[in-house]
Amino acid sequence: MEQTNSIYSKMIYYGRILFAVIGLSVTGLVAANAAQQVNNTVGKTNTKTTAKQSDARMAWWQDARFGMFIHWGIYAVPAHAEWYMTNGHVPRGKYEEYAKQFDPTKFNADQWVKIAKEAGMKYLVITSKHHDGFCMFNTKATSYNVVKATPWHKDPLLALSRACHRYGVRFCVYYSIMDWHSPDQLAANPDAENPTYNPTSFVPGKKEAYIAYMKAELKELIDQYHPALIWFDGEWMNGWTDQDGRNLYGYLRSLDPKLIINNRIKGAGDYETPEQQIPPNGLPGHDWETCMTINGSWGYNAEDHNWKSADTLLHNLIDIASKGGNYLLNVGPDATGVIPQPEVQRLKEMGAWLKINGQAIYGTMASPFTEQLPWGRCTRETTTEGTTLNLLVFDWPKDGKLFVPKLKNPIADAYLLTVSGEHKQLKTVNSNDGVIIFVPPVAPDKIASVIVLKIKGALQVE
Ligand code: JFZ
Repeated sequence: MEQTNSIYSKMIYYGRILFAVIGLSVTGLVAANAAQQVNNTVGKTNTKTTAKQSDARMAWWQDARFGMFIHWGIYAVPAHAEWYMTNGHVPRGKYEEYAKQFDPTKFNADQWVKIAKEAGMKYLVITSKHHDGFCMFNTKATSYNVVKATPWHKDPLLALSRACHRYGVRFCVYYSIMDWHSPDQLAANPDAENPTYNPTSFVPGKKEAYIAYMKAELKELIDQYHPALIWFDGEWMNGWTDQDGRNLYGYLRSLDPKLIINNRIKGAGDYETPEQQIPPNGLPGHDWETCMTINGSWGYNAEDHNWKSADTLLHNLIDIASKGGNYLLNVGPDATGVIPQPEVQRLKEMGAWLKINGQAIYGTMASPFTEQLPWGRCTRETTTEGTTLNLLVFDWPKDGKLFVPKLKNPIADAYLLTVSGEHKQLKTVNSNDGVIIFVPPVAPDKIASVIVLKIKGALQVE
C-alpha cells in the first residue's frame, strides 16, 4: 500500500533493530540458530531448563503461537486504512467528522471472538487508540472516544473483553504513543489545510502532560478490561526516549505484574515484533511475534483485495512456529462492524487445519535442525516423557520415503495425524545419516501433513 516517506525510514529503523538482534546473538548464525527458543508446553510437566523458563509471565503467550490482531477505528469510515489522517492530509477538525459517522450497528463481539476461536487463535489484540488518537474505549481522559463522540455510544472493548473471557481467548490491547489528535503533540507539518502528522513531536512543555494522559488511559484500560498484554506502537515520534519507555514499562508493571508488554514501548519490553516478515532464523534467545496483514492493509481499506491464500497463511504460521515465534494475524473490520468475508474465510480454513494438526503448533519449541528441512518444517516438544518432533510436510515424497537428515535417535513411535483423529502408524529405519520414514503415497493434507516422531533418549541431531 502507498505510504509516506517516513514509513520507509521507520521500516529501515525496524529493519536495523531486527538486524542488530540477529547480529548480537552471533558471530555465527549457525551457533545462534542452534540455541533453542524456550517454551512451556501445555498441560505437560515441563523439564526445559533455560533462563527464560523462570519467566512464568510469558508462558501462556509462548504456548499460544497464534493470535488475532484487530485494527478498528473511525478510519474505517473513509475506508482507506488507518494512516489516512496523515496520508490523506486531513485536518484534525475534518477528521473528527468521521466519529460522527461511526455507527457500526452490525458489530457483534461474540461473533468476532468466535471467528478468532474457530481459527485456532488463542489471543486477540485490538486497537484501543491508533495514531489518529481516537479512543475506541470508554475513557474519562478525553471526550474523543467511541462512547461520547459517536452516534453509536457503545464500548466495543468492554463487549470484546467479556466475550474473550467467555470463549477462553486472551484479551489484549494495542496503544499508540504517537497521537495525531492530541493537543500535546505537534504535527510534522501543521499546515491548517494540508497537514502531515507523522512523525509528531511534543508541543514544547507538554510532554509531561501527555505522559500523564497516557498513564491515565492505560490505567483505565487495565482496570476496565484487564488486558493480558499491551501492544505499544508509534514510539518513533520525536522526543519519546528509551528512558521514557522504561519509565512507562515500570509504571505498567507496578499496576499489573502479569501484564506482557511488547518492545515498541521503547527501551524495554518482553518481546520483539518483526512486522510483515518472518526472520529467516527466528530470533534465538528472544521471544518474538510476527504481525502480518491478510491483504496489504491493517485498517479497513475498501480498495485492497490483495488477499494472501489460506495456504500461504498456514505455511507462515508453521514457518514461524518452527522458528519459535508467534503469528499475530490482522483483520480490519469495516465501519458497519463486520470483518470482511475474505478474511473470515481464510481464518476458517486455518482453523480447520489446526483442529487436526494443532498439536504440532501449540506449546511447541523451535526446530532443533540448524539447516532448513527440504520438505517442510519441524517443531519440538520436550516433556518428562521425552522428546517429540513434529514434522510438518509441505512437499510429500513421491517415492514413499521421507528422509529426516542428521537425526541419530532410535524412534519409539511414528504416526501421521489424520482427519478422523486416528493415529496412522508408520514404519521407520535409522540409517547412518538420519531416519527414513515410510509414508503412504498420497499426502493426507494438501497444505501440510503432520508426522509425529517420538524419539528415545536425549535428542541427538548432528
Ligand atoms: C505500525 C503502524 O504504523 C501501523 O499502522 C500498524 O498499526 C502496524 C501494526 O504498526 O507500523 C509500522 C511499524 C513498524 C514497521 C512498519 C510499520 N516496521 O517495523 O517496519
